[in-house]
Amino acid sequence: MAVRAALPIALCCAATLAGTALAAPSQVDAPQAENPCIGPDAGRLRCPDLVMRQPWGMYTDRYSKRGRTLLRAGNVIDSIGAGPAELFGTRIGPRFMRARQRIYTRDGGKIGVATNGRLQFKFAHESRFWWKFYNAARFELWRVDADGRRTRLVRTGPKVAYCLRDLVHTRPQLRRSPRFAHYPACSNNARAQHVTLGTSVGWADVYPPSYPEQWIDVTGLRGCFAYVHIADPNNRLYESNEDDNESQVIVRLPFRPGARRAGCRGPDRGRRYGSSPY
Ligand SMILES: [Ca+2]
Ligand SMILES: [Ca+2]
Repeated sequence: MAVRAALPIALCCAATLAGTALAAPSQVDAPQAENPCIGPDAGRLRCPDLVMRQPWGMYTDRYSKRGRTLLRAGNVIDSIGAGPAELFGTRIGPRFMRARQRIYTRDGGKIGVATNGRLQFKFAHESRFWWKFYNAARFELWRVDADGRRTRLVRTGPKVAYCLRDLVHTRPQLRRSPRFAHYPACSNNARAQHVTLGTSVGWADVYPPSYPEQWIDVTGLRGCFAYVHIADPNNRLYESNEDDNESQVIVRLPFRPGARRAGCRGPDRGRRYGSSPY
């Protein structure tokens, strides 16, 4: 029992997972759980995989913040793994829940994994509070050199909390992608003691560029930059692939619609969303 209490992974419904690998002594004293989606038990799990599409719908906004120039972009978090990305929150204060990740198993069970994640009761679109995954994503602006390589992080965006939900069925051809949305919009319930957030396989959570905090402040910047979107930057959700979470587009500032990169070099990364007519 002592060993199990010390394990960062609590076995919930899948007795078969209580095998020797998870109880290995090397994990008992580990300060942080290791990613079970990459370890020896990964074959028994249907792990999620989040990827970011390219920033889309970019435009300059000089009205939302007086005297500032904001470069807005929509973002898309695609869920493309063998199983859903799911978090189960338990209230720990007025504005936060502690979140455990749920990972489904191939034999029909599921496990709960402590990843030190948080859900935040966050004021956002429609001028309401929503329970969102804290540090679900990050916007970064990097200066790039004449060859398009990132040289220096110059700005970050203010928004880090995102709902996970099934909004758009972006990849219906993926195996085990449900035909209908399974995870609804995030909860507004200020008294909730628990909430479940998630994005099913083949579905995406999509945020338009006009939504609150969908921007990076680019006031005074000139030259070539990479506008970067990162899913799960602090790794609070274990995935089968942690190396595909970044996307970027190259932009020249000041930003001009129709001439987004205007001679700036460097790769755009990630799938496009729609026709992305920035
Ligand atoms: Ca990923
Ligand atoms: Ca991750």
